[in-house]
Amino acid sequence: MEGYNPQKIEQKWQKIWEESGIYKTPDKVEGKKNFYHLVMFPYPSGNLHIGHWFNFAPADVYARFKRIQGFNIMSPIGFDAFGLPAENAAISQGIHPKDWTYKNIQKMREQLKSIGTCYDWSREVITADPKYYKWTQWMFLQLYKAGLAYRAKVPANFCPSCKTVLANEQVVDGKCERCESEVIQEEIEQWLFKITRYAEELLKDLEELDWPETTKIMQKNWIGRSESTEINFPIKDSNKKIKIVTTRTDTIFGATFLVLAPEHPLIKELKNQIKNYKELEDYIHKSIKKTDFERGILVKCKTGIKLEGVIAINPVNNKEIPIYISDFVLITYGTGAIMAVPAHDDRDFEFAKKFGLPIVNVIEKPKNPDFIAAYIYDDDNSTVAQTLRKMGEPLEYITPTVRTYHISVGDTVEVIAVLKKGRVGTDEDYKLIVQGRDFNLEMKTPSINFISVYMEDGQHINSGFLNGLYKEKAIEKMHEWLEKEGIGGPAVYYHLRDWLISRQRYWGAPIPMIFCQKCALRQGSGQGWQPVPEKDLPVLLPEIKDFRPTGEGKSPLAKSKKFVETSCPKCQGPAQRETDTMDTFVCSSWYYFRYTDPKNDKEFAAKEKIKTWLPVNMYIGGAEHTVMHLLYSRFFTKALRDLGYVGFGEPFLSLRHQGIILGPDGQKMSKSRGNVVDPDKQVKKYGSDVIRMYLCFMGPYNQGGPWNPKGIAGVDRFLKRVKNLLNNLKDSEEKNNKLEKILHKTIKKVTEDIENLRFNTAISALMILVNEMQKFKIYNSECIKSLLLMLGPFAPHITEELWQKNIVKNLEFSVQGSIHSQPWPRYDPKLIKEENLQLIIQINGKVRDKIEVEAGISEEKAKKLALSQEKIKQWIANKEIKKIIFVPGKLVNIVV
Ligand code: ANZ
Ligand code: ZN
Repeated sequence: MEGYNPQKIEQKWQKIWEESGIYKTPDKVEGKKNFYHLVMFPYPSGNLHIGHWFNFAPADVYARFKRIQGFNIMSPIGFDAFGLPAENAAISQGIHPKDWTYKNIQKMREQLKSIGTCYDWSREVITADPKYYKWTQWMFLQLYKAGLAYRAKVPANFCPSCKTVLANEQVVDGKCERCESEVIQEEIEQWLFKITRYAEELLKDLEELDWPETTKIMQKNWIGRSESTEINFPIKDSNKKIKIVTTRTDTIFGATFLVLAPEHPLIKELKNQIKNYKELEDYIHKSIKKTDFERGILVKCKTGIKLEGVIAINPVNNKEIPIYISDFVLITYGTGAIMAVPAHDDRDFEFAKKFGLPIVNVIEKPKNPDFIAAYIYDDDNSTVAQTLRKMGEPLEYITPTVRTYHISVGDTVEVIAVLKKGRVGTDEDYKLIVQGRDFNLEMKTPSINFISVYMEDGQHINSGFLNGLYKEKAIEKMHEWLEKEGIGGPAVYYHLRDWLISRQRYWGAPIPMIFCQKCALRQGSGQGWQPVPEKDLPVLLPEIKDFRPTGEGKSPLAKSKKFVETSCPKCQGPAQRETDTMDTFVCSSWYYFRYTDPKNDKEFAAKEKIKTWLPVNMYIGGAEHTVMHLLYSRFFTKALRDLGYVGFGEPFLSLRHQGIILGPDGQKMSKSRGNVVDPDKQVKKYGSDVIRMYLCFMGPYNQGGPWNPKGIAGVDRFLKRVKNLLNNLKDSEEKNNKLEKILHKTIKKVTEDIENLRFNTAISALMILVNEMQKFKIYNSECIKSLLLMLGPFAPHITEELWQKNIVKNLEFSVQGSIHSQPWPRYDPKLIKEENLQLIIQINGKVRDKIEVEAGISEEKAKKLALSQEKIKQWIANKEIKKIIFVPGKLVNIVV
């Protein structure tokens, strides 16, 4: 089209759409079904990057598609507006976090509009708005009343030099982001949500969800259900017992010592019996400072100390075994105590080797193992790790970030080559690998480990009444025995921990609790905390000037006397407010409810509105939020259901993730690489229709790929061709059967492709259609109209312009209102049927001939036709036909 200026025209339509309110969603429209289309709301960082575009633009295509398919679609947007960056900006630039945030929101609003999105802006929510966080606080109170929010001492990252608690993202390589001193773990009292109460349900309900399989697996691994066994090991000359948890109770005859977590309460209880208590205390003190990660499975060098003067008894063989404490046993999992089976558990093996403890084999290893196993960290991107991952078969995750890979023993030569090249391992190690034997690779990089002990299944030996049995049967038998003896039995454990929601930060929703010393003393400890009465919500964030946390590890809110000093809701005496704010994941765990009723000041959302819109039909967003945000939202929904506020337990029925856009060089975009694509510049150059469409076209949506400047130019040319096509319009009457068929096939394909978020193949079908129209030089009204309608969701501005500008005025259809309010084109099933198809004729499964037949050919006719072909006659001459198989629409197979 001559003189098409995308800037001007796009803004013109954006303004008209906004003024006419065509994207405002009523709660109900006669004859239309509601469809809740949700995108993950952005953090107002102040600038939409291309990754945002890749989330929002194709998701908007889907929303527009559903809209003109005839749904009453709600596509809302808002801002996840609390969080640390605002506070950091405040500290470094001297701007108030609120001003910083709202300025960014304003900018991002404009950018989001520039994409041509069809959001209903009247439903916007901003989590930092007191009208919103009033209800975040209300949620806290409901959870508190239901026993789902509680206070406990929890280790936190603490910088001894800055004297502040740090968020995980402020800890870089174990050091404080600001001053680079070693971060330690300090126990402080904080608030937690009891998400573990829902562990089983969170796991079970995944099954019914239409979510990417990988996401479900990640959730599953995070919840980490273990079918375990609890066993009480008696302590010699004491009535005390040590309760351990194991998943391999079948190996109990090989348990040659016990290990307790340093924090284990029994240590204090046994103080009088323990001879080296002082030494233990030092060790305990040191381990408490380490993070779980530093104590974890991949730390090769195990440390620990023996409890002198205390001995345990292995109940299956009555053997006396020593007890150790070691920080590789975590107090947060199971019972914080384990039975160590060094022959069959690699951590126990490490430990036994170091402390010279007996190793008793209780499982016979197969003589020739088929594979070696490697544990590899997900975020290890070294060449060695990447190559080994490719060579091996990926198996289960043993921690949320470490995965097991089985590598065929036949590949050992290559494994060694890879290791050598990466300079990992020693000649000793390589020898063991060649022999397919157990080996124990001391790696420089701690992120890859090979199995050093036999951890698989096998026949039990040295195991008394378990001898000869395999794992499953042996576990069963042990369970019977333990229950009979009354010392243990099966138990289920989860890796999921309760959700720590306290943040010692300013820019978050204050936790609505008050501590009253008087009440605490009167009713016994634990009763001093009083919930803020609901009528007093919201607890407003006070205005303060210094946003740095206090030296005692408290939130900066503690500096505001006016905020802290209050009266007890129970006894009216003087009391203090909680000064921690909530994790921002709390704010984003319920925002999708608020969209249904964003201005309600009596409820977080009216029941009937929730019922009208939820659960969400389609949720689109980045895969980086697969674990926490989704798990927390599911937890909130289940809790609200149990409290009677909603009638369902899962918030998001369908979920899709977009892929990641890489720089033009195929690398992750980053400022330091200089390969960042700035969407604003691209929009300036091409207009947002082109960018939207390019993002949809660049590859499968769930994969993403490199940004390709040629690809954009291609999409730009395509849209220009569409415009010219319309300029050349002459005759509207002319029809062409072949083109008509192509059109109807295209409608079917585009409909199905967009429905499944296969935007790229939908666009390529539209490109083919345009080619065909040009080839036939026929542009009848039906063709043009359908083409524009199908292009509408991708390129909303240009199509609106063409539609309404009466470029098509000499066509048969009349133009009424916005193209985005028209119905989606329908295809005629009769027209898309293939009339002929190719029938393959096989003899004994081998292709011997191909013939053209009519599409719906009957079995009888197909067989007859096949046998009558000259070529076939030759092949079957003088042979007995045993059977003829017919696969409709495909082939005839003659068996002779
Ligand atoms: C004996 C044993 C023998 C084990 C064997 C494994 C292999 P999952 O599957 O992740 O639940 N364990 C239990 N509690 C622990 C804790 N607090 N800290 C560290 N390790 C702990 O893992 C269960 C296994 O992890 C348990 O089974 C226990 O070691 C260890 F050949 O017990 B096992
Ligand atoms: Zn009180």
